[in-house]
Amino acid sequence: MTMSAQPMPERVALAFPPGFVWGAATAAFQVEGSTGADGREPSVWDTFAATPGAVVGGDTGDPAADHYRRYRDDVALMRTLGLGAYRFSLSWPRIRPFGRPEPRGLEFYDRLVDELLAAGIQPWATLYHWDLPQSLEDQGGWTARDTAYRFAEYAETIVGRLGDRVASWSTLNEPWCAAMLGYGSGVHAPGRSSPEAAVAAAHHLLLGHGLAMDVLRAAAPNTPSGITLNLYPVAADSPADADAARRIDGLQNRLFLDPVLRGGYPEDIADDLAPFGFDQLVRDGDAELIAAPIDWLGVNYYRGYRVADSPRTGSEPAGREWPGAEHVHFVPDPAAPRTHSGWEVQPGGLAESLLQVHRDYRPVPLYITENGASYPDSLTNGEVVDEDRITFLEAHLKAAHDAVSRGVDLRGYFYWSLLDNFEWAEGYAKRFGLVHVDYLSQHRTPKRSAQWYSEVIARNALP
Ligand code: IFM
Repeated sequence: MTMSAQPMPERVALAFPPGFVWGAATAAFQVEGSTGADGREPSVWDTFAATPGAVVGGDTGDPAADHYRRYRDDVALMRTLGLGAYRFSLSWPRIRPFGRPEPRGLEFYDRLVDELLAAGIQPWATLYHWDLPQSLEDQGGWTARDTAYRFAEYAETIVGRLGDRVASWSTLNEPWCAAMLGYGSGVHAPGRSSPEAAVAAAHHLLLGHGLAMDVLRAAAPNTPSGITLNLYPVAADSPADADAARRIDGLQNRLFLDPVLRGGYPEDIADDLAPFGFDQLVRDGDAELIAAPIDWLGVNYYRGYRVADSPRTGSEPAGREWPGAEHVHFVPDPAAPRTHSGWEVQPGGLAESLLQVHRDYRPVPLYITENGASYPDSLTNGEVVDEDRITFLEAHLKAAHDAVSRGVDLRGYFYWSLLDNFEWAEGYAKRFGLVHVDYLSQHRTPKRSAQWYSEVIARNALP
């Protein structure tokens, strides 16, 4: 008896909506290098990196990826990859060192933006990605309310110069990290460790966001503007751990989403933070400023959390970056694959985070402004074969597609990062790039993942 051949089910390519923005991201301090060039003032990260033991290997912001001098080649590389957009951050200490506008700093971004436009790549500019001028830190940094007003002044300097050409503005990148890692646990610059300082920084960063939104609206009314938050879906290890999940979700997600999208802090978290002076910080009118309408929300996604109220096998206690929740334990999933940073690979959490915003907040267009992974890449015979990163990317893009098919208004995806770079307290040891950087020669080698991503971009669909 002969079996009749069954027709193979056709593999349907997962297509993204027309006009979907495909990009890659970097941040000034992580890629630029040239920290002493053209009148730049040291930032808190220069000071922090110079502190023995603060950064792995004693690495500093030099040479990074030498992007300050090689930006033309980098833009050419982006063009080869077919990127539709480049998300970069502007360096406050280059643009307003010691509080004064520095034309040479501004000129760099002016040239970068023109180069991108000439290559047909949309410039997506972030005003603040953690490199606070040291002179402002010396006056209290983000614990001082005045820093929010200095931030608005800096925004005004930038938008006056670049407002006619930037495609999209973001005020802040991941204010949770700037506040909680910078002022709570101190594992990031400026390395302060106090819950009072952390909560003050969180509020003043958000206030700075609101004030900067007003500046952007006035000077670039037709350019879409928003803010970028790092969101993590949080699950309780058991029903009895619901309070731990409430606290961590509150500190990580709702403390930022609620004031921006709902016009006020979540009451439960404001109560939890009252012992650290949170209730004294918020003045009349702050809530309205912070809730200034945004055109889009950027979601940075790396992983989710499983938490418990008490220790579990292999769990780690929350550190000082979780004010009022230090008793909570983070519970690992021993079966989950991990990146070189030790982070569990949880693509499903990306869809969950996007759905959390979609369901629980007012409608707002979303962009995945960062998603990526470090792997111990090696350059062999002129090639980096990073199959693990391709697997990571494919799984996360499937999750993004899943969110779209469930109604999320997702409009773009930016891989973190375009280039290997300075991974903050981890120094240069962790490589997230689509493009390998040899830090000695500054030679660039697009990894296999870059080729894969470039094919996705060309098709606007997963293979
Ligand atoms: O490198 C960082 C980036 O600066 C902010 N988001 C997370 C990335 C990976 O840790």
